[in-house]
Amino acid sequence: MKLYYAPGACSLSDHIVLEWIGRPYEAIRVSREELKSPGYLKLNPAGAVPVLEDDGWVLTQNVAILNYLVDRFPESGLGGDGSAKSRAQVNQWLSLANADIHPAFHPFFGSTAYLEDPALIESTKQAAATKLRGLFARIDHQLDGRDWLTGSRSIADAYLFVVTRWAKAMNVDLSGFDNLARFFNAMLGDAGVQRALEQEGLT
Ligand SMILES: N[C@@H](CCC(=O)N[C@@H](CS)C(=O)NCC(=O)O)C(=O)O
Repeated sequence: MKLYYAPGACSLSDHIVLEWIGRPYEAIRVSREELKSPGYLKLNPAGAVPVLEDDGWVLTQNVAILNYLVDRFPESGLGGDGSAKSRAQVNQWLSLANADIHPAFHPFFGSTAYLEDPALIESTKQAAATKLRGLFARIDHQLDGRDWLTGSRSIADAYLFVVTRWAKAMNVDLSGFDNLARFFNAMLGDAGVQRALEQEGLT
């Protein structure tokens, strides 16, 4: 299996999950320029990471990749307890991270640069920070009394770690979210997380 990644990008969630699974894989770093190269665009026309290649079979879209890894390696237990309800709960929190929290960062990543007015662009970042604080409040509430988003460690936790890392880097106000802080510190101490961070040159 090959994972195409960019350091610290959302592909870090797949990288962590591959480490948790513990089976052989190759991590291939893709630069900003390579993302838009004809060769890479053949793999993923969106010019984005992550991409997973398994025996020449190519899969894009993070949620699909993470769920594929769960099904390919069910013994990893990263998709809940095997029941439909438990899997749905994992995907509920994974979706919050991928489809709500992740896009809320877009102004920080330049999506509002077309406005060309620094003050206006800054105000879109402030609005994004406010929205993000509300989303992370929901996460903090869910983590009250829990080590993981659902009953056990799952693909959703790997994604949550990545977006929490971004929030810290962008100085989003996470003050008072003690459950989130506890989760983040536990993840930082996790051997698989450490190996993924190290391979991406992020330690
Ligand atoms: N919907 C896609 C989004 C992937 C995505 O946003 N990837 C970012 C990194 S976190 C990327 O590669 N951006 C580069 C670009 O779009 O130019 C997914 O969930 O896989």
